Amino acid sequence: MAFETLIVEQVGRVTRITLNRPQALNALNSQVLTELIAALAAFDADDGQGCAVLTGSEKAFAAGADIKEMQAQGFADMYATNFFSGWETVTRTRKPIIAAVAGYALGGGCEVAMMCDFILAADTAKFGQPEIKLGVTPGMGGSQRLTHAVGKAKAMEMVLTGRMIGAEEAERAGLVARIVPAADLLDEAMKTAETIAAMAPLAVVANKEMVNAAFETSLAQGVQFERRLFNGLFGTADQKEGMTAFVEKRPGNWTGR
Ligand code: CO8
Repeated sequence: MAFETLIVEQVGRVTRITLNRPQALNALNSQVLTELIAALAAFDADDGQGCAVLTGSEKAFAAGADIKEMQAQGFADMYATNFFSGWETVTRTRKPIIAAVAGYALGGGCEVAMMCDFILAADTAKFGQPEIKLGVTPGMGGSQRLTHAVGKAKAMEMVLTGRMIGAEEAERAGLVARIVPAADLLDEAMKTAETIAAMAPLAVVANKEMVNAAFETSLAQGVQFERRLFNGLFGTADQKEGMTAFVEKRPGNWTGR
């Protein structure tokens, strides 16, 4: 598949997707959305791929939704097209996606990073929801996902003032999994993705679904959901293989079944 706004590469079982609109600091327009949906659908459908890394440039993961594309839109345009709803596709990808963030992750950029399963941040990363400065609000789930990630106090301050936070503050607040030196970000993200892609594929999907269930259910329902999936994995060949491999002191040889 040929893309104009993305670079998509397969490295072993890892798909690396690089946002590539350097002239606009990777601002997310409709073309980026269409291409990203196609790239993620191909990744999810490919049994040879186990984990994706979504990244940008050294200067910007993405500086937000494309303001120039939105500028002239009216309410009826936004409502009729359900503008931005397509971005939720990122969250429906069944296999894990790691966001590798260097530089600006602002507005929609921060929101897309938060739609990924976890964020690895370069020490140069800056996160923010500055939409209030444009007379609007986050529109791709940011007010909800940021609040889940960092709590009400910090989320409220960030959306009401548009203040950016750096990598260290983001890590302290629970927005990012880990900080790495900028020069090592891609290598570290790819290594982490390879680790995940080498696990039993069904267990990977099940673990992702379980953690995500914590955001949608009560504790009791979430624990029940976990138990059902955990028990279900005992019907897979890879559970037998994984436990036999442990007893025989060798690596598991997964079939994904
Ligand atoms: N959209 C379009 N173009 C952009 C964007 C953007 N979000 N961000 C940067 N660019 C463009 C600039 O216009 C500039 O282009 P040109 O050279 O043609 O003028 C180029 O990228 C380089 O940008 P700067 O010259 O501004 O670079 P600086 O290093 O001086 O500044 C910043 C970097 C601080 C990141 C600055 O570019 C900036 O503030 N960008 C905008 C950040 C922002 O406000 N993001 C939020 C956008 S809104 C959003 O994401 C969600 C909207 C939700 C709406 C809900 C509706 C349903």
